[in-house]
Amino acid sequence: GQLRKATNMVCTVSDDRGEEVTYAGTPMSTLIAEQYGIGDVISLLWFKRRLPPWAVRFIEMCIVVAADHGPCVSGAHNAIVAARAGKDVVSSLCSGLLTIGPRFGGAIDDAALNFMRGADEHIPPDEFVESMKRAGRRVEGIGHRIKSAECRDSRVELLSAYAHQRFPSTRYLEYAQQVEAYTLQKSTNLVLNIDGCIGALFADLLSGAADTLFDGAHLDEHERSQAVRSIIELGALNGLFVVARSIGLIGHVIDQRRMKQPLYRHPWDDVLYAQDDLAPT
Ligand code: Q5B
Repeated sequence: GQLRKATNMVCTVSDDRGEEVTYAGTPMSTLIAEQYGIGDVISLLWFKRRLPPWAVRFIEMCIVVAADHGPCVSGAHNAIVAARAGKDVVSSLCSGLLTIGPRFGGAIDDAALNFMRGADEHIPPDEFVESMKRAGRRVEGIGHRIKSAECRDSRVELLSAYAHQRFPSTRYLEYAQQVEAYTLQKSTNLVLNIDGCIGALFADLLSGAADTLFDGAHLDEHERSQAVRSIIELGALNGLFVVARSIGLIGHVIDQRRMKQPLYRHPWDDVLYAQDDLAPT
């Protein structure tokens, strides 16, 4: 009989062997005929299910609100400098993307996991914050350079308002807001930021869509939370920021190229040259 050759790779999200590619089993012609949007495509390729419309709309809103935040943020700055050094679109984009991390745009997964832990374990918000401080850690999803209690981040407000209307539950967002109420007593810029808001709400989304995601299995609260955590631990939520911000970064790169901007050189008067401080005494 025929021997089955051992495979070197396993793929469970798409299949290109037939007449048309399928995303998690859905053929391309269906995606087009039934007007699937980018939120549907993300839910199929990342979560292997078509999430309910309220969840798909939220994913699309995240992409819209996180697509850009001006030229001054780390990612855009890097992309602009690279473009002005004559680098191509892909290189300039990568230069910007590589700044996404724990301080900038890449705090979503940890924010989600931490807020889930705090809410599930009923940790009082002050204890949650203080225990992280004792561990020498910043609270992921809290704090912003230009946003504050007096200058709220409208992105956070828009996403929260939508979730209050459409999500089955917003318990993780509510916990994050309790944490924010405590951190704001310390400093006015320790607000719930875009990473923290997307993180908390995505934990609410995955919990609210558990029946779809986990094949209608009737999980108890603890099992559902574990299942949601296992998805977040794969890194999908930071991935959402990457997808969204790539749109803006490419915009900045094209913008610089269109204007034929020259090589960037940082001005001397904006650098404190402190070499003398290192001189042996
Ligand atoms: N402190 C975001 O810091 C920032 C604290 C804290 C406890 C905290 C900081 C932070 C956690 C990571 C996070 C996502 C680095 C941010 C984003 C996308 C963006 C960006 C844009 C876009 C800002 C001053 C004092 C110090 C600190 C204390 C600060 N944060 N304590 N928990 N979370 N957050 N990142 O203003 O006693 O003086 O030593 O790391 O969630 O990336 O638009 O810009 O769309 O592009 O530089 O919105 O909050 O303040 O570092 O000088 O700290 O506050 O320990 O205390 P800052 P620092 P002390 S959204």
